[in-house]
Amino acid sequence: MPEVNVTEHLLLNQKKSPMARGQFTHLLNQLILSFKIISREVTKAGLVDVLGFTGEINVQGEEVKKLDEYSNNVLIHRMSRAGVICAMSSEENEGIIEIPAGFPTGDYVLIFDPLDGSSNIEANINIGTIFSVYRRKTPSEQPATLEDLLQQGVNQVAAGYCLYGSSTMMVMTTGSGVHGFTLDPSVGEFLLSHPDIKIPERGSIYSINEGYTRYWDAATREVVDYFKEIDNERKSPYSSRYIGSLVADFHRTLLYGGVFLYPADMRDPKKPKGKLRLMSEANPLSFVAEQAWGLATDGVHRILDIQPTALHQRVPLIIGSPLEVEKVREIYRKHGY
Ligand code: P6P
Repeated sequence: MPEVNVTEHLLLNQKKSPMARGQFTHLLNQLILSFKIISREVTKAGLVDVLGFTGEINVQGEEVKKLDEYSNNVLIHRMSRAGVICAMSSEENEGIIEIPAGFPTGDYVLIFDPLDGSSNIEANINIGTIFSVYRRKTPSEQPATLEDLLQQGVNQVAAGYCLYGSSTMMVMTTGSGVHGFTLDPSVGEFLLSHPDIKIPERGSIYSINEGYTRYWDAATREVVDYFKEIDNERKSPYSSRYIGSLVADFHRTLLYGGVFLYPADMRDPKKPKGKLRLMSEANPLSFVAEQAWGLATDGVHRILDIQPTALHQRVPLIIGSPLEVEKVREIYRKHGY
């Protein structure tokens, strides 16, 4: 198959859509450059610790930044200069990230988790950047406001993630299906490797942190019991897989099928909605899941329909193959959700 990079794929497959216009393509190319820079550092991380490898961070005598802080800085620095964004939000920053005065702005809003799962880096477990793109809602000549950021996930114009692992792979959607691009370091390009990804209708894996069983309500406990049953609809127990890195657990679910759950739990009365964030994690991954013919819910509502009220609000997330997600919703309904 002739090599196709992201920009060519976008132009080839969405030539009719406004996505192929200059602004978005430029935004995407700046995002891709950020992923390449982050990938370079993430790949080196083990060496910095183990071999005392003096990468450019050490040589200049600068303190070796934590990788998620480094990744956050790369994205903010690069995307602020892209000239196509009016505001950003990062999981690492409390409030709205404005574009510095004097920098050109544009009509897009970018929300991201710069390096999800970064606590796993020492164990060489896959981690990733998750991103979500909206069009601004307020008039272009005014400064961007929270209204531009707090949009329902259904308004996303693009979303996806970059997975840093044995290879660096970007999976994304612009509303015309889901496509995977693998970084070929020898040419420094993300090349189309997984065209038109579709999640299996039914899988054989459920993914949840069972260490928290005592914090779950009866509905979630019944859901997990169902996946362990012999006489469930598969007539066989599901396999349990949990990496503890959202992008890795989601990517496996997308390719192999099944369901990932991070439910609400009673562990922390301050966080009754669980741990994952709506804007920087659940919404982008739900857009990808639905574009791959999967489903994503908080147990009751479609994730993409939830009207956000705060930048970092958390949400229970049940995401994956339609038959498994529907089964979870059926059990939650039975419990009166
Ligand atoms: P727990 C990583 O810290 C993360 O934010 C996600 O990547 C992952 O899915 C989740 O937390 C794991 O959380 O509570 O199971 O350790």
